[in-house]
Amino acid sequence: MAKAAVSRSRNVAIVGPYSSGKTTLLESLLSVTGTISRKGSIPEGNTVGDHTPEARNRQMTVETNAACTEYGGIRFTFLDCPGSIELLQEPLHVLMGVDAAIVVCEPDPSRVLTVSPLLHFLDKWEIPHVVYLNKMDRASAPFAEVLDALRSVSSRPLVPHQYPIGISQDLVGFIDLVSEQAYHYHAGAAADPVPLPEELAAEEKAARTEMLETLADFDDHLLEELLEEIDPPEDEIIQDLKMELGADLVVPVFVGVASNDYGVRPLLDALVRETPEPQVTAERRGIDLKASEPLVQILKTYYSPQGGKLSLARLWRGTLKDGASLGGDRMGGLYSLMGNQQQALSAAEAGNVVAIARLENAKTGDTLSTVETSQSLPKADILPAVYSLALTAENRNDEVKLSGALNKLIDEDPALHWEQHGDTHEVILWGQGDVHLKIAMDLLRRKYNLPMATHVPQVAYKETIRHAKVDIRGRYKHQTGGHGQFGDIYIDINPLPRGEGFKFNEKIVGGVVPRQYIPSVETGVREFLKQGPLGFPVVDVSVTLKNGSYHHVDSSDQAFKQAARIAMQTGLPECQPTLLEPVASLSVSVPNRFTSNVLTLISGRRGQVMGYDNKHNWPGWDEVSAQLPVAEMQTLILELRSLSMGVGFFSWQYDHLSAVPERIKKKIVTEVSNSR
Ligand SMILES: Nc1nc2c(ncn2[C@@H]2O[C@H](COP(=O)(O)OP(=O)(O)OP(=O)(O)O)[C@@H](O)[C@H]2O)c(=O)[nH]1
Ligand SMILES: [Mg+2]
Repeated sequence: MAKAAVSRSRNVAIVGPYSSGKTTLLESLLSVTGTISRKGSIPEGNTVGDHTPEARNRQMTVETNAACTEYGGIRFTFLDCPGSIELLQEPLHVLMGVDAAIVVCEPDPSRVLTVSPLLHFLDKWEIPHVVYLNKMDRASAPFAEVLDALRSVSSRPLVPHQYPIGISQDLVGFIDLVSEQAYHYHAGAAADPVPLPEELAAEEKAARTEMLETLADFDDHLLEELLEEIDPPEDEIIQDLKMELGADLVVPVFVGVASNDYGVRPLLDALVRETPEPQVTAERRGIDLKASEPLVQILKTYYSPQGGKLSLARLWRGTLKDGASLGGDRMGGLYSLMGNQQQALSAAEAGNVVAIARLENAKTGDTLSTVETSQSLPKADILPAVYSLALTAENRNDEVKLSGALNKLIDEDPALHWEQHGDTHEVILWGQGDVHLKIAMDLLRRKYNLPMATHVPQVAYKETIRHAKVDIRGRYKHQTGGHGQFGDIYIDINPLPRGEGFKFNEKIVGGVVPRQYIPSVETGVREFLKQGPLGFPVVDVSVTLKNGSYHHVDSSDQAFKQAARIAMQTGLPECQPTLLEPVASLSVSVPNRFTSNVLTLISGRRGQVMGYDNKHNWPGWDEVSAQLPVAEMQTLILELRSLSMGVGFFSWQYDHLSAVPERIKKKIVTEVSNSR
């Protein structure tokens, strides 16, 4: 069995907006480093990454692909993450365990905004990252314009590391701005050094000066050299790049065409030279490297019905031997991953990212050790759920298996969560959007043999009353064969203030309703309130039992329960029943150029805007607070994304019940009575 390389390893996440070419870049990285002999492509569906049917069928990454390779004496573990905004949780967890990230973007100024949620997260956690501008064969604007657009969404200064030669289909190569050496690309081979094109000399100089001046902002020595017009030596520039990238002070920018392997070797060369060593990352995370007990953090959980649970983990400290116990679970195998292939390891060293089998209790984000530890490394927040569907098993007998399978799905993907709704009794799956939940449905079917039908969840409407009604009689008298049934009561029904629920009082004097039957009256009332005259649970009502009569042989609990039902059935419809709907309080975040569209969206959905302000720590973003009926929230995230280039998001919580406007009430009541 192999042992993972002890030192000189780097763990690099490949992240970026949807379809920017991340999985293609991973394939190219594995190909140019000789790890795979036959390079696959996304259209052909034969890449190392995206090997599951859910990914292949959609031609998109649906969960992180891990793959290892060696280059320049460094063992790289690349973690290729999904780009879809609905699958954003996945990269966030993975990024917490890497030494650096490659942010893969398309060179299209009109779309750079799509990268901003990721950049925000990277800078919040000070995770070193470079930008790889992919698809330069299809650039829609000159390099300088793309850089300017990127600058507008990055809180860290960008440092051009390369300058492209040619644009779009005329792209032929690049200039390395550190060495000022020009190269021509060759598909399937390393780029050739060529003389620097004269016509680009001025642009190259400008870009290089920009790089050096930005680096000098964090290095006085370099600044002095620039002021004295001394050309700094290459070594010094590389040292600065390494130091400033490692501290997330600058963001170096590379160019390329991953599908042709263009710019991939130079990117690797820079990763070898300039990304921080694993121990530097560990120190940055505040990990005490003097201690020797292994410290592990789970970055991703995989689950397969045949293979069981597999936890992708970063070993921050110590040596981990196969068979050790972690967090109380004995591990059942230690592996390095290569897409869907696993290579068994006997041990792993600090700095490795490995897959560990059968850590049954470990959750993504958890910190574990072989000894008891109270240390808990920071983990990515769970994104608030914004979209839901109700599930019903296509085969009724499957319903019992559903909760176990859903819990495993959530283990794999913490951005999902499920509940059985207390009022509607529906099983509701919550997540980030329609695609996210459709993928979950595909997984339920394939992995757990649980085909599911989905529908829009019911809104948990309630009803209440506007007016009081007093002295309502409920009299139940029934004669069958032997002795009969008799119960007779008078009640008052009163509205209560919103949120008070239900209150039952009794004012019986002289034993006209014997003590032992009073609880049955209350039970009868409560049962009736489960479905009021409009068809929904009744709230904010008080019922007072005032008077009644009984029969010493025929009265019973059952008879008084019936009497209560009759009284409620008679009285409640006369109290002006009103339909109530749940209203959520919402906090919507968008780049401020979309704020006015958000205000229109909310008021168009019967919402009320409470105010808006700059979003704290998100330059250029606003946060809008609002109240919105839950009935209007179902597709809110889809519209919000479509008006904000996919980046807008919101968090919400249930706030209160509010009366449904008359014109909508009729429609809802008819719909519900038709469906029953
Ligand atoms: N023209 C061109 N097409 C590319 C390039 N790189 C990737 N593609 C194509 O872009 C599409 C998306 O590529 P992927 O590698 O799946 O992109 P991704 O970023 O992994 O996508 P997600 O993981 O789903 O976000 C595929 O059709 C690729 O063949 C490139 O450099 N140039
Ligand atoms: Mg991908």
